[in-house]
Amino acid sequence: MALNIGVIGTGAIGREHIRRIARNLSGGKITAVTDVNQEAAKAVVENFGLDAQVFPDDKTLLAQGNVDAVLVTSWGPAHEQSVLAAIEAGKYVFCEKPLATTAEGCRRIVDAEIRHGKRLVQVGFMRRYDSGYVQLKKAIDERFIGEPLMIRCAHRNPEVGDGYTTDMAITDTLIHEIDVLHWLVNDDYKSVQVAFPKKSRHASGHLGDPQVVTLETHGGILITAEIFVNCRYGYDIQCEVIGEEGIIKLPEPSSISFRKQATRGTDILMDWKDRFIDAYDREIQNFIDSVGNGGEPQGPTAWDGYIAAVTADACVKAQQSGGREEIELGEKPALYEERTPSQA
Ligand code: NAI
Ligand code: ISE
Repeated sequence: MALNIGVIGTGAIGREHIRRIARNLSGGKITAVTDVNQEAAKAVVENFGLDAQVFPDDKTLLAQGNVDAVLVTSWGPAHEQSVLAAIEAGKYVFCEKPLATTAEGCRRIVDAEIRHGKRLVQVGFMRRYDSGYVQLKKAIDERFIGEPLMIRCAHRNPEVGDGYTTDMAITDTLIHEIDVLHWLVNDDYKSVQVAFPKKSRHASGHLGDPQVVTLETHGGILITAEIFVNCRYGYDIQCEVIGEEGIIKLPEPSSISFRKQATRGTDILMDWKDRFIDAYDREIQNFIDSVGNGGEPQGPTAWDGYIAAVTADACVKAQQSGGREEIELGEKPALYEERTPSQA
C-alpha cells in the first residue's frame, strides 16, 4: 500500500519533491496539495497529472483521511504552524529547513513531539544523504585520519536576489553546514565568531558577502566555513577535514573533464537542485520507507532542527557583535537518543 502524502507549499522545492515522488521514487502517492497561491497548487496537480485534491489550507488538508504524511515545503515562517498541526493530527511530517524560524519555535515542535510520545518529524537536511558526506562520515567514524582536528568548508552560490539579507547567509545557507558538520564529527558546537572580509562588488548594498564563520566544538575541533553567495562562477560546496594522520575531502560532483581550445577543464554546476539531486531522492525515499510501515522517520530529527536554530541564532548574534558567542543547547531529550532502525 502506498503512503498517501499531502504537500503544503507548491513552490520551487515543493514541485521538485512532488516530481520525484510521482516519477522517480516508490511507495508514495501525492493525494493532496495546498498553497496560499491556490492557482499554483492547481497548476501543479495538472502539470504532473496527479490524482490529488487541492485544499484551501494546511488544517483542511491535514483533516483528510487519505493523508498519512505531509511534506511542509512552504516558506520558512509558515513551517512551525503546519508542523505543529501535523503532530496534533498524529501525521508524519517531512519539513524543509528551517524547522521553524526561531529556536523557541523549534522547541515548541520538540515539546509537542515529546508529548505525542513518538518521533513523527524529519527535517530536510539532505546532505546527510549525499554519498560524498556519507563517505566522509564513515572515514571519520573509523578514524581513517585519526582524530579530526579542523574542518575547512565553503558554501558558494553564483548569485542571490536583492531580498537576500546578511542574516540569511546563516539561516538560509550556512544552516546546511551547521547540520551536517556536527553530524559528521559527532560533536556539539560550543562557540562561534563571524568575520566579514573585503566585500564583493557583486553583493547588494545591504549584504555582507562573503562571510567567514568560525565554529568551535566541545571537543575542540575548529571549523572555518566561508559563505559566498555572489561568487558568480558556480554552486560550489567544499569540505575538507584535517586529522592527526591525514586529510579527507568531499568529492567533487562527477563530470567529464575536457580539453578544448587550448583549455583543460571540468564543468561546475550552477544550481543547488542539481548538486544534491541524489541526496534529495534518498532522503524522501528514506522518509517514505521508514514511516510507510508505521515506524519512525530515520532522518534528521526535530531536535536536529532545534540544534540548527540555536546555533544559527548564535551565529547571527556573532555577526552583529563581532565577538565570540556561546552556543547553549540544553539537555537532549530521551526521545532523540540514538537508536537503531529496529528500535524505532
Ligand atoms: P518558494 O518561494 O519557491 O515556495 C514557497 C511556496 O510556499 C510558495 O508557493 C508560497 O505561495 C507557499 N506558501 C507560503 N506560505 C504558505 C502557507 N502558509 N501555506 C501553504 N503554502 C504557503 O520557496 P522554496 O525555494 O520552494 O523554499 C521553500 C522552503 O524550502 C524554504 O523553507 C527553503 O528554505 C527550503 N529549501 C530547502 C532547500 C534544501 O536544499 N533543502 C532548497 C531550497 C529551499
Ligand atoms: C537554499 O535555500 C538551499 O537550501 C540550498 O540548499 C542552499 O545551498 C542555498 O544556498 C540556499 O539558498
